[in-house]
Amino acid sequence: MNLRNIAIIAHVDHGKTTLVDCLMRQSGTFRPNQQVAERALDSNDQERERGITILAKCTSVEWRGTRINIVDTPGHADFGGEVERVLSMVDGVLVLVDAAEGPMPQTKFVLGKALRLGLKPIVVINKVDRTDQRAIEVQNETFDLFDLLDASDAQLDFPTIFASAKQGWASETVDGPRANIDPLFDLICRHVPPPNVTNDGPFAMLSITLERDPYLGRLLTGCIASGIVRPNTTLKALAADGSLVEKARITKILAFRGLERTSLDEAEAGDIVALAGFTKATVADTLCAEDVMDAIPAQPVDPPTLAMTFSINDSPLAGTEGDKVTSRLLRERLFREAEGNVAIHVRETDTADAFDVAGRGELQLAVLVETMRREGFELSVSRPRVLFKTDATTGQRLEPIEEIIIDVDEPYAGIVVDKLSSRKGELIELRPTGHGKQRIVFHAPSRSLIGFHGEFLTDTRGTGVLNRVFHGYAPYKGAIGGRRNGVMISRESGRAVPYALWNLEERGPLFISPGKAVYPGMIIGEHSRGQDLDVNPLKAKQLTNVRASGKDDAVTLTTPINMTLERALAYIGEDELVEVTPQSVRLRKRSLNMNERRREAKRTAEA
Ligand SMILES: Nc1nc2c(ncn2[C@@H]2O[C@H](COP(=O)(O)OP(=O)(O)OP(=O)(O)O)[C@@H](O)[C@H]2O)c(=O)[nH]1
Ligand SMILES: [Mg+2]
Repeated sequence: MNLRNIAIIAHVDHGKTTLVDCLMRQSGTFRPNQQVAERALDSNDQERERGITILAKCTSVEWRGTRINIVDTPGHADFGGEVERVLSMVDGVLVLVDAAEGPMPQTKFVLGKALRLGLKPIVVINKVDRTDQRAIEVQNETFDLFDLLDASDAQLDFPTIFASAKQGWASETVDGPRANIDPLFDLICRHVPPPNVTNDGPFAMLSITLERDPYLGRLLTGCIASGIVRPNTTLKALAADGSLVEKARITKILAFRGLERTSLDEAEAGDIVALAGFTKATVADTLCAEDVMDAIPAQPVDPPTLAMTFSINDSPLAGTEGDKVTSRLLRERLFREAEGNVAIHVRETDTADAFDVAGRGELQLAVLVETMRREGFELSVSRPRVLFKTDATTGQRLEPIEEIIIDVDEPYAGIVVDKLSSRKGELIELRPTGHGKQRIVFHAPSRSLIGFHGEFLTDTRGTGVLNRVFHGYAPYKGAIGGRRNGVMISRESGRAVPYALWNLEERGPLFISPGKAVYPGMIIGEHSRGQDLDVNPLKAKQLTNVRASGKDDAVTLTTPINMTLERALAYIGEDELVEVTPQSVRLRKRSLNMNERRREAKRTAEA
């Protein structure tokens, strides 16, 4: 059968997964009355809740005798580690650009990678149904971006199509017919070359993604580079350096068909399939016939820029809410994650109870913590810290720098520029973009962005849009000051009492409500001053008259700040931890002992 392999790449939310819905629906992939959710490929819980794609996924549709394998990719910068490898499976990319927003940082990032791999691009200006669409302008901006990224002449000659993935149409001109998605299908079949592979020769395939299936075990997905494979064949796996990982009998070959997977009796070169049977082979290994000697080169993956320490929960409440609490389980889980997710690195530390977990950003690590708590884990997590590098020749300390692109209403531009400048950011560009908006571009240390997003939203009354993308390494820019206020720390253990909290509200906003379990060293609110304050959230009203006791419950409390996992991770300081259990997110001091903390504070003050 005719084959085409494409990936869809774009900035976050420009409509990739919605376009896949549309391609599946209009190619007749679904059964006539099959119930299909919107953004059907975003199938895991956190993807549905957050409305973003986290893992790249494969599917395929059949269009007039051609099978089109489609890879949907995540647009959020934190999950970019996936995209690079995935692109090595395809010959063409649909570059989606929102007809109102235009090319955005992640468009540049992923397009740059696709162009360097020599892929054939098709530009899809999406969301042309938007009332604020400016499709033609966006088309020109996209052309400029290709040029900026040193696209080859052939790549610069890219075809453009105008579409609304949501309404299900594509058209070669902005005001052309808006009937269906056929023009895009036609274009894919015409413009993207078939895979450049051969069925002759021994079987070889680079493994791109790893999943675990409860029945089949490891599933390794890739695009077959040469040869044919049938179930029960014995294959071997080679590591990137050509060394043998293992030999295994293939137990199952799965192809991606719409939202389902079907078992194949034979798979040919060029097809994207998942193989079961291996027990050790992993991402970036070459799966091949026994007479193949050389591994297929794998795409290098950008290094992680951020790390957190994950340790077992050792708070007084440990083990009361989760069932996975030991360091053995924690260790197993983290190393399993790192194996399938190449953008995450896990390292042992000098204690057996703690592990350094490095990744691409706060969101990526927060998603991992959230997944683990849903599996029943209890753990404590440190503040994210940036990973430095040392310049090999000068020995200088280098730190990761991000390009930050901000769109805000004009009145807020000043405060945003001030804040980022004080965080050692360098202003690159500041220009009006019409409709009273300003575009601000900064190059700033990744460090300065930890916890910045919340502040940014407050400063811009929730109207600002911030995007960031890894820019490169630069010499360390020195300390970034300006930490938040001190915190209120519980001195007692028990359950918080309304009257006590009511009294404490004068000192600053609280993170807990009455009835919540507290323990000595737990952080229950923010202090309005710079220093930490040890308080007693259990202190009830002195009863002068027994009848007055009802008063205690009658106090009216302000709603406490809801410390979600992500907010908590961005909030805590060096000497603090977030305690995560399936039911709770608590903030605590690393050292729960008040006297020890005071001695420590004195030592640092003297030093
Ligand atoms: N108006 C309009 N909205 C669209 C269109 N296509 C997608 N959307 C909306 O844009 C939002 C994001 O769509 P997704 O398909 O999740 O975008 P995505 O590119 O897959 O996002 P990530 O995977 O997180 O990068 C959803 O609310 C869609 O309904 C379109 O053609 N027109
Ligand atoms: Mg998506």
